[in-house]
Amino acid sequence: MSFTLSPLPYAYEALEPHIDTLTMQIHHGKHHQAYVDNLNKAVAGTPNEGKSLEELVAVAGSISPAVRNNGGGHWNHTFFWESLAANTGGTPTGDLAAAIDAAFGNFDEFKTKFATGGTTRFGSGWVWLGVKDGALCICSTPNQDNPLMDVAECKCIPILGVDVWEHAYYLKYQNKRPDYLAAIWNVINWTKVAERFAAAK
Ligand code: MN3
Repeated sequence: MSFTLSPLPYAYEALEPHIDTLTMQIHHGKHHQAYVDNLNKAVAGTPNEGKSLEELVAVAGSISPAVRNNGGGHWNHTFFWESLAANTGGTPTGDLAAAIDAAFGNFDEFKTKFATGGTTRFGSGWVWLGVKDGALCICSTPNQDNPLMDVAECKCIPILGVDVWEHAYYLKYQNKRPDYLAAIWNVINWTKVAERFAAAK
């Protein structure tokens, strides 16, 4: 049983104008597809063939760079697509909003710290909101690592992840990663993030 690329949970144009259609088409159809294809190649004929994506990610650092990069790439992008939704324009509510206030002061402070986590990641990587010891934290990982990996610099249960690779924003925002990270708040699926928070804490 090999890994497959699931369709996006919305249309390629659904996140316009904040994330453009062509970026979504290339990001999902080419980049994410390549992680899936290369993960299948990396595990084919090895003892890791048949393991779940979650099992592979948990021990990614001890398998091979190909599994770490492509298994991470597949997991991270699947998580990212589900973290987004069309023009939500919303803010977190309920327990999640209270936890954000407790950890970061208020929602604007959280957004600033999250954006800093993303803009200060040198090169390519991800910025995450996660749960650690029952509280929220922000962390950033390089390349296609994530906070569930054995090799993660910061370990937590992620509830929101944002891709800060140039391929995620360059067509529309060019070198302006902060502008992309400012626009992303228009398309965060807070309902999904709140579900993950309830499950993680
Ligand atoms: Mn990407």
